[in-house]
Amino acid sequence: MSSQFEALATALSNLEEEKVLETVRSMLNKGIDPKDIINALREGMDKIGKMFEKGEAFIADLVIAADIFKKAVEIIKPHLKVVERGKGRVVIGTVEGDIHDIGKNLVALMLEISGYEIIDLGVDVSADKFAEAIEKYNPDVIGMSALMTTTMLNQKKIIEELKKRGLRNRVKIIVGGAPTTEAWAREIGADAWGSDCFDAVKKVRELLGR
Ligand code: B1M
Repeated sequence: MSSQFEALATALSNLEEEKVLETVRSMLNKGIDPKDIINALREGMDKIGKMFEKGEAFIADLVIAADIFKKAVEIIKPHLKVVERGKGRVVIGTVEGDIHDIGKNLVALMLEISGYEIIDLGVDVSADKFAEAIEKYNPDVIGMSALMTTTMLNQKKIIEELKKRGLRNRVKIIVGGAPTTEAWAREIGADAWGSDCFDAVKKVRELLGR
């Protein structure tokens, strides 16, 4: 990562809200690609996550970092170009037991600006809610985010439940989130895995052929 992106990541992990937001504005004014800015912000979240693991940061710090991240994304949003509309419908949510939504929101945002209609079920979404959403919205794709090693297991549970209800083959399924991998996605019978919000768009495009 170049030094300006590293400085942004550090400002976020140091919870320097004004510095983060000012840096984001100034980078956008300089014409820096919003995708690179988003990646740097994610690095910042990873940094504070590691500090939390070592006992150097607390939950309250994670909450503040998440709040700064969300404000930064609001500044970036108008700079993201909407490509076209009507490419398909995606129902997305963070799985049951998990309330992390920053990554899921970014995936939803990138899909939206890439032309997909998004139905966001929010966080802590159960198999029941995903099943109801398939019946109600008839989506092309279901997206499941999980940020914890414990809750990624619910991605598997939800797919199994959709199979039981005869709904699995009505949709394509993409999973993602920090602890997940391509191998995990294959193991649980998902159709695709997204390493980040940009990869998620690429995979959905490949799944739908549009
Ligand atoms: Co929590 N948390 N947290 N947390 N938190 C992690 C995940 C953790 C790794 C921190 C750590 O210990 N190092 C750890 C999980 C450990 C594990 O796996 N077992 C953890 C923990 C333990 C917890 C609590 C249990 C803490 C506690 O209460 N004791 C608790 C859990 C509550 C719950 O969910 N039931 C908790 C709470 C919170 C906050 C509420 C304080 C806050 C979340 C705020 C929010 O989301 N609104 C928070 C935060 C901020 C984090 C870290 C620091 C940052 C997560 C984040 O937003 N990253 C995180 C550490 C880390 O991840 N390094 C951590 C930035 C985001 C852009 O990246 O979410 O990875 P990410 O999303 C990426 C990709 O993963 C991918 O694309 C995204 C964008 O490029 N992606 C997809 C994500 N979803 C996808 C879906 C797709 C495709 C790609 O297709 C559908």
